Amino acid sequence: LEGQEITSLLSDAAGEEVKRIENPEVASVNQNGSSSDVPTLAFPSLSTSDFQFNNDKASDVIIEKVEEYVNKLGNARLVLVDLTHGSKILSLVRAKAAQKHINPKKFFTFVGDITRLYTGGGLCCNVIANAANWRLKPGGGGVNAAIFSAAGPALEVATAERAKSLYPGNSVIVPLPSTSPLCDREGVTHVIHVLGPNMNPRRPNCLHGDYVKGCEILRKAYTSLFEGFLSIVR
Ligand code: AR6
Repeated sequence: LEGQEITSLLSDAAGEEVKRIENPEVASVNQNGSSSDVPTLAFPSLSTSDFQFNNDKASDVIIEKVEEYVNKLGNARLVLVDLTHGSKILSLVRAKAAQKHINPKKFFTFVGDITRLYTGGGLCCNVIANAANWRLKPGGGGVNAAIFSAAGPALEVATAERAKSLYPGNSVIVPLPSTSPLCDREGVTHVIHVLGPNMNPRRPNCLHGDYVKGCEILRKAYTSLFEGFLSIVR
């Protein structure tokens, strides 16, 4: 091997090791060598960043809905994703999932960019969820901007063919054209857009701190998301 190749092999090996330490679930799941055959939904925590929904309340809803769906998954699995190790929502959900003894092979948390789960983290996910806006349009920052930008214009076209807008608590499943880099590079076949409840007064449909309504809409949003995922993998 030329020096250059040896260096890149060494750095790949080191990178892989770092990924395993950051996300130990992947190492254990991939040991079976069949992770790409396991239908997987990767989803962000709906509403907890730009929409300013309380993290503790959101984590209760996530756990409640995961508990409800974890036994309906067959061989599929659910993965809650966020960008950093400092993620408050990931720590809360991880602690509550452990307390409730939720099967860690069926549900786990993962640190990474949802648009680079395979190439950046070695995690195969055929379906990813988007914390969308009501117009189902690119932009606005957060995970919505990242997904539309990584998927290319094909996602906007395919989305517009299925729906023009969303009400809070609802979702729409969009099959991703094979021309999209997200499909080609990351193995994503479907994007599910979900609109969560909004507590940010600078965004439409603000609930102004009404967490009774907010939690109800957040439950509805996760129900719609998980039902949508099941309809794809069944
Ligand atoms: N990969 C994984 N997780 C991410 C990524 C990413 N690339 N980017 C953000 N997150 P947010 P919301 C996490 O604000 O609160 C948009 O403007 C983030 O850390 O994307 O539902 C839309 O257009 C947080 O945990 O969604 C809507 O108008 C989670 O994703 C509005 O924001 C959700 O954060 C929706 O607000």
